[in-house]
Amino acid sequence: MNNYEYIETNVENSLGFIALNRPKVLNALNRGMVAEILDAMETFDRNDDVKVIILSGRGRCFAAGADIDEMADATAIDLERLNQFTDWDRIAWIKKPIIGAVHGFALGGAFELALCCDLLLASNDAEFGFPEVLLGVMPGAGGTVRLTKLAGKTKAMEWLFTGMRFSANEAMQYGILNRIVAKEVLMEETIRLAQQIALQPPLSIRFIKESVLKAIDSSIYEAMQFERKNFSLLFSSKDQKEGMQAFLEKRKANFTGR
Ligand code: DAK
Repeated sequence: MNNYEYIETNVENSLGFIALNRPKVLNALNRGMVAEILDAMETFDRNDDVKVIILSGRGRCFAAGADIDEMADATAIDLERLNQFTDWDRIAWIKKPIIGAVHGFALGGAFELALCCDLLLASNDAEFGFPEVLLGVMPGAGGTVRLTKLAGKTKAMEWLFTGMRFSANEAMQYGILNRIVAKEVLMEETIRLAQQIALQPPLSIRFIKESVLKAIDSSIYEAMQFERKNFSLLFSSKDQKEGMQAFLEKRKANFTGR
């Protein structure tokens, strides 16, 4: 499966792979690439054979941000008219877990894309940053929001004000990463984690993702109500009956996602 111009996709062992693929310009995210990423994610989300989505970059890095060539002459009206912000919002509606695997640079829009992932692994050469300020702009696809929620106000301000790049170690220290691994094993480790998730009952995974995202965005009370409803809802799934029956019968559960 690969009818895309700017990304490569494939499905293997229940995992849906999306690789950013404009290596000559360090995978700079042009509008076409963003549209393709969204299309691929939504296609994987509808495909029962895919349990987890993995996002990575070909060549030297994950990506060096939005395509500056394409943006340089844009006006405010162009940005609103093209409605790209809504495109980015669609990532938040993906129900399946998305794991990002970052090597080399994840800058600007690419860092925003990485922050949209549910889990994030990086190789020890990874460098993160929001250099938008150096270009006379600022993040516009959730960067100030998602970074602040994860790393806290103080560090977010420092990184956003200076545009400085920072290492995987620093990203790890501020809760941005799940793991740092050697570059040669980045995909292997990402796949290992994804496969562990892919073995679990898909409806549980889906409702856990929804509940965690809800918790980020609402009061404890509201989030707990949401969690409770999801918990109850799982009791109408075949996988709940199967999971508990399998435990009682001392056998391995066979989950079907129903
Ligand atoms: N855009 C276009 N081309 C890029 C690019 C980019 N972001 N980054 C690198 N390239 C190109 C370079 O121009 C160069 O092309 P040639 O000269 O070979 O033709 C090639 O990739 C290799 O790059 P370098 O020669 O510069 O490689 P170096 O190792 O020397 O430097 C670097 C690597 C990553 C430090 C450097 O390339 C760099 O600083 N790149 C720009 C990083 C940057 O400022 N990124 C943030 C862009 S602002 C939006 C949503 C999101 C955004 C905007 C709107 N909406 C929803 C509307 C996001 C904005 C941004 O990301």
